[in-house]
Amino acid sequence: MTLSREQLEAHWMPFTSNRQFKDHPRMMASAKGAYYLDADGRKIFDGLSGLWTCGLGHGREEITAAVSAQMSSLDYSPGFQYGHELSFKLANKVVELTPSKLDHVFFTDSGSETIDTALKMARGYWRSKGQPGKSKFIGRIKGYHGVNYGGVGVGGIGFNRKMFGQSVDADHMCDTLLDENKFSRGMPAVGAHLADELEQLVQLHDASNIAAVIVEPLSGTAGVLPPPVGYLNRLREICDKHDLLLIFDEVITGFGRMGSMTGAEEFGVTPDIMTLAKQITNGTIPLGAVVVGSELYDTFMDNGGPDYMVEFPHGYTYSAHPVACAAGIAALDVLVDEKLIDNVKRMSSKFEAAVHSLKGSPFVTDIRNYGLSAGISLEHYPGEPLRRPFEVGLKCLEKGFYVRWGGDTIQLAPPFIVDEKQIDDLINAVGESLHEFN
Ligand code: PXG
Ligand code: PLP
Repeated sequence: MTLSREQLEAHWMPFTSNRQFKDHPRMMASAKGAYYLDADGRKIFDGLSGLWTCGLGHGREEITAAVSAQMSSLDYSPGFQYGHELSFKLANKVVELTPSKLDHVFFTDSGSETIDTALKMARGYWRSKGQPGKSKFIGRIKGYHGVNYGGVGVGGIGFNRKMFGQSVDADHMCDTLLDENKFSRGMPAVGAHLADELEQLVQLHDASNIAAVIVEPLSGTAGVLPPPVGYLNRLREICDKHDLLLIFDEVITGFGRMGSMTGAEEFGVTPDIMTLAKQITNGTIPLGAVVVGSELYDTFMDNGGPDYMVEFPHGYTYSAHPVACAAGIAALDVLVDEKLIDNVKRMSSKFEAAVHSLKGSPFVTDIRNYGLSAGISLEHYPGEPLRRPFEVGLKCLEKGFYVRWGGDTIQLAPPFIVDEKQIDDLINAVGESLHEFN
């Protein structure tokens, strides 16, 4: 490697054990299809599609061409009070690909920004309707909604919150992990009743004080927790009954990973607000999107005052960046034209069988999966829940496989282009790594 230990210090890396990394750097140099080449020229299988971003595989010429052409024609365009065609084209595409009740798209630059945008929309909506008291949010234990202030407040992963304290006013439902569902394949059979906790929280706080409920249809970061059968439907019913907005954070589940275009479509429940990012550009250029229904959008328009006034005082310098929009259009075209979601569906059962073959391997305490995503929970070292997944991740890397470690789990999310052999090789690498502990 050409960089000295000292040079590595300048970059304070995100969600990284900086001290360990800088002593033992793991550097990627290039990527094509389902593989990276690392700085030593070793081929490494992309077992998490980047960070759940690159389902189409790396180095997609269609995206490269669109981005390059856009850089040459319009590299930046002011997003406030001016527009360019691509953002409207992309918005229409997103509307087409998301459930029919969601018709308007607000662009951001990341998943975290979509969450804070969605939370502000929810509060703004109720204020516009003359109900300013509806300001509290209900999230869920183990939920991940990015790292911005609102997202951390509604998020439910203790490690991500304890350093910062509470930000927005939020309460949390329990998570959906149940002992009787261990090693479930796909959606666990038991657990719809857990949604009734929302009813209790409504009794506690009163609906007049609650703006919205936010969940990931499938919790990704917490270790892949698919929703129990009937759970999301029950949440929808309770939200309707008490006039609460339901937000689906689909930053991971959006655009294919579940075997449908969205988690909402796959699980048959439509939220009032949906957040998307990651796969929208295949991870190439940062872009997020918040999709809402006409009633919400019209509420802002109808209460916006004279028509020269801004209806929603919110937006980012890079909202609807033309280069990001070009990447988004190209990436969604590839997803649709190559029918890659069909391959996700085809490979899902193979992937499910393969990952569950790890049941009985050393330290494996639970396995969960849906679509092309899986979480493997590992027995803790005494007092050190995070250590074994970290060690397994490094062992997999030695074998040429990139997998994600987080909490007490290993997470897998191969690209949509994956084939059966690659699935077997990935699972074998994880299995062998688990057997290597003394
Ligand atoms: N919501 C959800 C559901 C997410 O999964 C975010 C919001 C935040 O997106 P940004 O673009 O601000 O990072 C995410 C991101 C992992 C992992 O390994 C997951 C995420 C990011 C990085 C790693 O589980 N999720
Ligand atoms: N801070 C300052 C001083 C700014 O001027 C701006 C944007 O104009 C921001 C923060 C927000 O940056 P962004 O729009 O990229 O989120």
